[in-house]
Amino acid sequence: KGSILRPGMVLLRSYLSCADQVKIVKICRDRGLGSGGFYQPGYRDGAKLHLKMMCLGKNWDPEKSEYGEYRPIDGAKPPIIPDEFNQFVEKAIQDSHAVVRKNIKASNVEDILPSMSPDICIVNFYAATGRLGLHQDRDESRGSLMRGLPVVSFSIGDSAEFLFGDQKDADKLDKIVLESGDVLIFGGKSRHIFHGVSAIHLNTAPKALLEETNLRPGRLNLTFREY
Ligand code: MD3
Ligand code: FE
Repeated sequence: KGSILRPGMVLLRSYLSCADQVKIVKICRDRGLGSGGFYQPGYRDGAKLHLKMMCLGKNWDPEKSEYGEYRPIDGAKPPIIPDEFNQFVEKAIQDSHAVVRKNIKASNVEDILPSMSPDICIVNFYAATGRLGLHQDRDESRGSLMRGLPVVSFSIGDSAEFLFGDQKDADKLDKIVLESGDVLIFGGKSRHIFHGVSAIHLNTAPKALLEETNLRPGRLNLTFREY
């Protein structure tokens, strides 16, 4: 079920079971409604991102491109990352190693995708018109970039068009549709790629997930990093 999309980029399709997805949605909803919960962040120029965001563990401030213990917008401290989340991440990285070993000969998988214990989880909610412009995760997470630690992303709910590539030219980007339960792991050379979310495909979330969570139309995305 796993594939290598480009060097350092592993896609684990339908990796999270429906029960896991339900658990994650419920925890995010629980954390997201209280102090430190979802808000609509802005960029440096004052424009708003087309999504709602909440951080767990540490804060990431898109306005200043900065990590911190507290959120500048309201001084709230982000809720902790639930242990279960980090267990999913650890297991996903281990399972990505099997995919790399199968596809590349004589490679030390720990060098390409080292294990990590995330200390920040960014939870993004994309409503019907949600999107995220093409960008590189550059000045974020300097420690993590230096040590070559990967980013792990979970997709839950409606599917999303995900664009990525070495250049910003629209015609040179690859596009994949990320579905509920998919896990993407970015390490090595793929840590510097341009990437973004161009559209949400409404009414594509699994029925069972909606029935058990009442998740509103849209997509939940969790990205894990070790700062
Ligand atoms: C490729 N999030 O948090 S997840 C981000 O759907 C971000 O919320 C998107 O881009 C989202 O920075 C995309 C996939 C992802 C996350 C981090 C990456 C891809 C990445 C870092 C480097 C390269
Ligand atoms: Fe990003």
